[in-house]
Formats: sequence, C-alpha cells, structure tokens
Amino acid sequence: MSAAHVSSDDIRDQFSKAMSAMYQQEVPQYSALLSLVAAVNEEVLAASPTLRETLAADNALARLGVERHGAIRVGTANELSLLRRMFAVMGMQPVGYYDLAAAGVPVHSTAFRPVDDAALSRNPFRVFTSLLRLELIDDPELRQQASEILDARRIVTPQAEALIERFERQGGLTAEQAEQFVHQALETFRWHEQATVDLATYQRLQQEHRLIADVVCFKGPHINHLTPRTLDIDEVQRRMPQVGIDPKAIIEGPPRRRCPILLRQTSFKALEEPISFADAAQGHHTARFGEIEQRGIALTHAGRALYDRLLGEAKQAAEADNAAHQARLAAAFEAFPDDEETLRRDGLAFFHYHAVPGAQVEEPVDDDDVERLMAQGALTVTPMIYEDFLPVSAAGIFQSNLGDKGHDGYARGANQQQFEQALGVPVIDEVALYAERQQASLEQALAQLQSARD
Ligand code: OOG
Ligand code: NI
Repeated sequence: MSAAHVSSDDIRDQFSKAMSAMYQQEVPQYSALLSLVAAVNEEVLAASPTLRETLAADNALARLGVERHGAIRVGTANELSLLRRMFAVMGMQPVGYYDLAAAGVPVHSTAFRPVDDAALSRNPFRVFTSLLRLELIDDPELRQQASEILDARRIVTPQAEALIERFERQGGLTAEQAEQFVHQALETFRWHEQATVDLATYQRLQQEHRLIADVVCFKGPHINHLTPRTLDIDEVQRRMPQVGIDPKAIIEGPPRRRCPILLRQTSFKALEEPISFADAAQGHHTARFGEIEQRGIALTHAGRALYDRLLGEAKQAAEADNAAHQARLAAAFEAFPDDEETLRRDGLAFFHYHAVPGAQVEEPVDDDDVERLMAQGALTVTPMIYEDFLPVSAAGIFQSNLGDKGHDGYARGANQQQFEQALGVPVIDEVALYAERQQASLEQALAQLQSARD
C-alpha cells in the first residue's frame, strides 16, 4: 500500500456502515434491534465500571458500537472465489471451516474477517459465508437446472470487479476508488423483489430444500441478517417482545457465566416478503431475519473439547423452553471453570498478556517465568475475544428459519478440501490464530519488562 492508498481497515469500516444503513432501510426490525442493543449495552456499562475499564484498556469499547456480523449464501465455486477477492480488499480473510450438512443444511461455510489485533479493534466486521452443495440435490435434472441458472448470473458488478483487479494490481485503492468500491460492492448484497425464475421452478427448488431456492432464484446473495453484539443477551432476549420483535425460543451456545466463553446467539424469525416471479406470478419468500450475539473468551483446543462435550451432554435431553434449556446448560457447565485464573492456568482459554507499567523485575525474563511474573503482579492478562462462529449454534439459527420441514441430514459429510478448492485458498485455522496472537502479546510484554530492567 502506498501513501495514496486508503487502508483496508478503513474500507471495511466504511463498507460495514454502508451495509448496516442499507439493511436498516430494508428491514426496520433490524433498526429497532440496534437501538435495543445499544440501550442494554449502555446499561451494562453503567452498572459495571470494572467491565467498562477492562474494555477500554483493551481498545474494545470503541469497536462495540460498530461491531456486527452478516451472513450470505452463494451458489458456485466461482462466486465464492470472487467474493474472497472482494473481501480481501477490505482486509477480510477466510477463517475456519463449518460443515452444516450433518445438521440437514446443504452448505459448508467459512467466515471472512480481519485477523490481526489492530484490524480487529478498528472494526471486526465478519461475514459468515456459505456455499451451497449442489451435489447434495438428489434429482439429477433439478441439479442440472440449478447449476445452469447459477452459471448464468453475475453477482458482482463490472465496476466492482474492475476495482478488485485494480486493488490486486496496485496493492491498494485511492480514497475515490475506495468510495466507488464500497458503493459497487454493496450492490452484490442488496435484496431483490424479483426472482430470476418462474414460480414453478422456485417451487420445485423450494421442495428440495428452502435454502436451495433462496440461493438459486435471485440475482445475488442478499445479506440475510446483520447481527449486533450485546453485552447481555439474556436481557435483550427478554426485552425483544417489548419492541415488537419475536425472538426464537432458545439462546444458542453456552449458558450465562461470570466469565463468558465463545459465543451466545439468538435470532428472530425470517420475514415473509412479497416476490414477483419471472412469469409475472406473485408470491412470497422468507429469508431475512435478525440476530444478536454476545461474545466471550476464545478457547484453546482443550477448552473447546470440554465445551463440545458439555454441550452434547446438555443437549441430550429434549429441547424445552429457554429457561429450562438454560438451567440444564448451567448444570452441565458447572464442570467448566468459571474464573480467569483457572481458565488460563489450565490452558482452556486465550488471553492477551500485558506488562504492568513500572513493575520491577530482578532477573532476566523469558517464557518460563510467566507464572512467577503473574504472581508478582508484573504481568496481567485480559481475555481474548472469540471472533468466530459455532457450527451447532449456526445450525440452530439456520433451522429456526427453515420452518418445521427440516431435512434429516445429508449422508455425504464434511469436505473441507473441496470447499478450499472452490475458495481458491486454504482457510485459516482459527485456533492457530488465537495462539499466535497470545504468544505475540506475551513476547511483547516480556520484552517490555526486560527493557525496563536494562
Ligand atoms: C447463516 C446462519 C449462521 C451464525 O451467526 O451462526 C449464522 C445463514 O443463515 O446463512 O449466521
Ligand atoms: Ni449470524
């Protein structure tokens, strides 16, 4: 990037704000949800000066107001790899692989998101991106038809494509180009009231799976939800009906805890929206919904294995209402340590290390001295926020929008290699990323202690 270029972080920030403005226009309930989340976040911070301080110290307070994720679904390998190049302009890389086929949803997914500390604290905007697995359609004729319809569409405007190429050639965009890019890129995610197919085709695809109709029958991958981050999801869930929003029954993910882990999510059901079909028939389509999330600390492989085991135990009982579900989760998660010190010492979660200003250390310091330096108060930690998604929760969100007529699960399971071939690059391993960031923060903190000593 040269001096004449805008940083990718700025482009992402502009884009996420433009996307949010567009979605507020398109889906008024999203706007109501944003106001509710902002009010609850303000109340939580007012009630807990310590939390405000921790967030401020980590540069996490500023990002809270702009923080959200979105989700889209694409139909072909070409579309996926083109979007990968589009997101790269905004400093967003594909992180993680999620297989949803096992849960009866014929897609596999990744999340495009920023990866380094500075970019994350500027604006952590993420897009959960799913690729339809056409090979899971049983009827060969329908499969062929879906594939032809998808091959005929162009989901990125020629101007956006030219700007992506320009970015790749010159390593950045000027302010004027960036502004055009944001404007053009937004077009890809816009809602279309006209389907590209006739009603009969739509119905045939809908019959196979509602998600297939959603991906195949429209001009592009409309954004299907945007999700603000709340500091108290139970409170937002409780108040949603007061602002005219009907939440799904159950909050997905871990229970409420003193030290929040991973990700808790809930959503409201997709809207039924009027559509005109290519044969001039009128109908409707349900795709777009709203969601909120509360993020906690990122877990190591050991922490994640414990999470998966306890969640599995709690989920064995039949789903009840949210209160019963949360009580059962809370009981199962008693086996998960709930204080930062144990989470860190037992290697269950990731932290940022900080050198305490003015701390005096006597000996040279290295990696082996961490526990001693922690005990002395020369080092402190803050939790590293989980930036990714959870496949079981994602399946719950998908399913709450697919009505009762679910699918039992597709026999052919995960295929990360095939996904990466479509994407054009391997996905980044999310756990390795957290580990690297933790290690970098530790090395920097130790170097600071060492230089204070020298
Ligand atoms: C994506 C559903 C998953 C999440 O937050 O886990 C998701 C979709 O419906 O396309 O958004
Ligand atoms: Ni989501």
